[in-house]
Amino acid sequence: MKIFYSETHRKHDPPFELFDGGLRVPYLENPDRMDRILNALRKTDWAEIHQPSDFGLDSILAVHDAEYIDFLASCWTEWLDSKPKDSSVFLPATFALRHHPQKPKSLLGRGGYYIMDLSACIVEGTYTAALVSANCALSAASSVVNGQSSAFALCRPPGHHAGKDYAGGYCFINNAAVAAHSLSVNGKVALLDIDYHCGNGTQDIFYERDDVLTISIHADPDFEYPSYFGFANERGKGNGFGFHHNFPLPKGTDDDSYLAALDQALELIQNFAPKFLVVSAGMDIYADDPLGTIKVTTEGIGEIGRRIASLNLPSVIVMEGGYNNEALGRNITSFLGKFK
Ligand code: OKP
Ligand code: ZN
Repeated sequence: MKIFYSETHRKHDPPFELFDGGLRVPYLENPDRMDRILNALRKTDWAEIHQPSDFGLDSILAVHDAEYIDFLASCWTEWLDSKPKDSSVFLPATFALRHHPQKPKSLLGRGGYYIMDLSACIVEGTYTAALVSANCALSAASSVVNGQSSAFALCRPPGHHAGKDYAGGYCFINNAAVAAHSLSVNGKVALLDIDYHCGNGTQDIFYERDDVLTISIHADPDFEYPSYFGFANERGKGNGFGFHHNFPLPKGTDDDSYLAALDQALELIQNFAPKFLVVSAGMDIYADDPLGTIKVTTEGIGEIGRRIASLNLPSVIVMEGGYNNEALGRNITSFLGKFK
């Protein structure tokens, strides 16, 4: 299997994030995650690691707002120019409620407008790393269009919380959405998000489209981040009505109950009859994930992979979350090993 990966992600290494209650903790979405995955992949006899190609900004602007991307591009230099007391990270503390707010001129004002929480920390290399991460997803999509049955985009930073014009939850550019849109010029696409957290950004981007079916299986927003998206009654809008599905799950969901929800999602995908599949593959559904409450085992993750692969669709698998670094390598190989 072709795997697209670049060392550039190391440029994005924020010093800390803030948890609920103001708790300042080391950034959980860290470069070590990639090292754990690479070590495990290198021990297999099927993983071929490739550098991504550069597809340019147009592929990204096809799903993201241009002024939002401008903000990401200039945020860091503007932050240093503003001579902040702590210049280690750009992290605004006032956020826009999107009930028709006006877009302000100040840097921190724009930060609060374009960022939804205190985990999307921006440092010098964030924008560069996010662009290269999106190019890993585009490279995987291109190799599947060219006839590979599957490809893996080993993306960092992840993407599924990034909406058309906002960052959040460690995500800046929505890698899976960029890949799905690029595939959609060749036929219908289904995007299945199995990360523990709702893929709210992906939902936002495709909410009014009927050519990209989006499905997210995740912890119920009634108790879990991102809190305001991911409920079962969110079904799409306009032409897109009926083309988005959320499967909120309770705390403690085990392999069997997870697989029952997955089977429903796979049936929706089969009925949609897409030409391509994109999987937002977060490994934080794992039982011992520090952010998770869902209890899927490594074997369960393998069975999820087996059932998704049995759809027999050309598949682009995109890395999202997963924060038990010690278990990440075996969870990813257990999942990916089921694809050809
Ligand atoms: C990104 B992904 C903890 C707050 C956590 C952000 C979580 C982002 C998850 N109380 N905030 O979907 O794995
Ligand atoms: Zn997650």
